[in-house]
Amino acid sequence: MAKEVYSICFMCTVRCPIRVLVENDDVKWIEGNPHVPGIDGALCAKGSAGLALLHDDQRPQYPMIRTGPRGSGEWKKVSWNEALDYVADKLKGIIKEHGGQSVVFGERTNLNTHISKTFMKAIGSPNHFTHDALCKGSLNTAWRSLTGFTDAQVGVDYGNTKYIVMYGRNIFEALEIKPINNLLNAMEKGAKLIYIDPRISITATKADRYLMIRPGTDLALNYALIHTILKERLYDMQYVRRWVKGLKELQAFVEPYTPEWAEAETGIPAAEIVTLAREAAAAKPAVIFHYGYRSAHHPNEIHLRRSLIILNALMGSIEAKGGLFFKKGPKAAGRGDIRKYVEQEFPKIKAPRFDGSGHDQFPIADASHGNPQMLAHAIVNEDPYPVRALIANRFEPLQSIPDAAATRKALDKLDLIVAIDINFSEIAWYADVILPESIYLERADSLQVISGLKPQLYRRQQAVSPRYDTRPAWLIIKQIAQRLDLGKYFPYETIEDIWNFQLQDMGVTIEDFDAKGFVALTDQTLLWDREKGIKFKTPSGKIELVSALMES
Ligand SMILES: Nc1nc2c(c(=O)[nH]1)N[C@H]1C(S)=C(S)[C@@H](COP(=O)(O)OP(=O)(O)OC[C@H]3O[C@@H](n4cnc5c(=O)[nH]c(N)nc54)[C@H](O)[C@@H]3O)O[C@H]1N2
Ligand SMILES: Nc1nc2c(c(=O)[nH]1)N[C@H]1C(S)=C(S)[C@@H](COP(=O)(O)OP(=O)(O)OC[C@H]3O[C@@H](n4cnc5c(=O)[nH]c(N)nc54)[C@H](O)[C@@H]3O)O[C@H]1N2
Ligand code: SF4
Ligand SMILES: [Mo]
Repeated sequence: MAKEVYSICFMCTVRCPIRVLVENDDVKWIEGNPHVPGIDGALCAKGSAGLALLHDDQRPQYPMIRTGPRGSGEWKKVSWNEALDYVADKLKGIIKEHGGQSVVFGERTNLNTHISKTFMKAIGSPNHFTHDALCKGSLNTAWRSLTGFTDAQVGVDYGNTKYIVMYGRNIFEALEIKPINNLLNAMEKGAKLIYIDPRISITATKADRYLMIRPGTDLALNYALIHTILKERLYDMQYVRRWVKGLKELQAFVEPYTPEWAEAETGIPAAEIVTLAREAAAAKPAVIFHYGYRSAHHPNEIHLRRSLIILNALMGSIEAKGGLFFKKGPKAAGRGDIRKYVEQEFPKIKAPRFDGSGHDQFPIADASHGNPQMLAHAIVNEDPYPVRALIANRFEPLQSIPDAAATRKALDKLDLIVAIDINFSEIAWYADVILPESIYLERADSLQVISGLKPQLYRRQQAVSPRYDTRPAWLIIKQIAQRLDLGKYFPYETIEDIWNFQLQDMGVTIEDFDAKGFVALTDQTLLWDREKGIKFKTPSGKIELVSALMES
């Protein structure tokens, strides 16, 4: 008899809800969770290939310690006890000699990040960093500078939009199932998609209009759009009067940036630019100037992302049906927040971050994500202090950080490289120790909060037993901590302990996930009142075009 297991895909970082059919402790079939609106059973090709990953016999199957030079591929198979003891002993020596801050932990943000951050606080290191600055850090800063919210706290109402403009947001290839389904539904109802890219992508082929732009000149296009929108008074006057601060300064700033000027910069005819401004304005506020996803392409990204958000502000589409919205969490749904282990009391950490993020060097970068671009520099120059150990968990610094050769050379200087991975990635191959994680079908993880217009909770459940001698990262990290006498910060034995802890204040039990694999925290759509109720987190409580954060 096949058993149904509701879980969360992890063939890519998007994490779509899935239903897994299991027979005799083996996965027979994976599909999208049919109960989730917008997913409706759908899955992408990569998600279906989860079966192949499960049966892959070329992935790391047991803990390994390096025996030859770094990257030589010479390993010895060891027990978990040996591997964990080895890592803990090395860390003890490094921390004793150089302090907790000499250990850095790089990870792609994931469901157990609150546990990794707990580990770092417990050892006295400020140096947990994520992929964010490699992916969308400038977008994060742009949103904070204008509204006080990070990009992660903003959502896109694809399903109700009437007009959406995408700048290299190659959504039909860099997939996310639910947004795509919602967007396709909107397009069937008549929504227009305008796509701007130097390259004809699949998304371009699905667009109503495709504008081929010269690379790196989107900012010029946007200044001309803003110029036109202000000159022709195409903006949402009521909204702008109520919520936008600094319109005069903006107007003066964009004065020279005419469509004709932008045509010379971008290669897009001036008449097309004017048409775009007029068409978008006619659909307002159900219009989206998509602010992008990956935003680390060009040096002017921060200003480009700000200009995109400003276009939405002028359309009155921030906190509008069919536009953008601030994601509402459990609290907005009248619940308590999800609990995180990182909220415990830890000894105070005095050292600054290794990557300058949030202080003197990069004062406006988000210090809760850090700045991996500084990793090689910090190691090589011992600036601001020696960095001696790297733990890479679900993170591939040798491919994701620019100038891989420099990173590799810098890593040579480390006393310890640990990879917690499911593959022989480049960093795993270069590590001193591989601690193999069980893949997402073989493990359960911390619960997921999906904030949005209707906040929900999701659960990754274990579908089958691990094929090999692998463990979940939440257990691996605790077991290293125990060997450093820091076990008290990890008061759990099983995943159920973690779930129960997380749910303490939510008014939800684990059993509530059984029927559909997720829990809806409200059936209301939580949009704020556009007249009175938008809670911008800037000093003025408005969208600040002249940003106090940027000025500081
Ligand atoms: N299949 C798959 N899906 C994924 C991921 C994955 O690895 N694989 N990764 C996920 C992640 S982490 C992210 S960040 C997103 C990324 O999602 P996207 O940012 O949508 O994806 P990219 O494929 O990087 O597409 C960037 C597009 O920008 C265009 N481009 C380059 N320079 C310019 C320019 O100057 N102006 C304009 N207008 N366009 C330009 C490129 O030609 C390309 O088509 O995808 C997510 N989804
Ligand atoms: N040249 C170049 N650089 C880029 C980009 C680009 O397009 N081109 N894109 C940028 C962007 S948008 C991003 S988001 C970053 C992405 O950079 P990373 O966050 O480093 O992402 P991935 O390449 O997905 O690598 C993730 C690692 O996680 C491992 N992994 C996968 N699943 C699991 C799991 O369940 N458990 C564990 N423990 N490990 C797992 C994989 O084997 C891999 O080694 O790269 C950025 N850098
Ligand atoms: S986009 Fe595809 S691979 Fe990524 S989580 Fe969703 S189903 Fe899985
Ligand atoms: Mo990304």
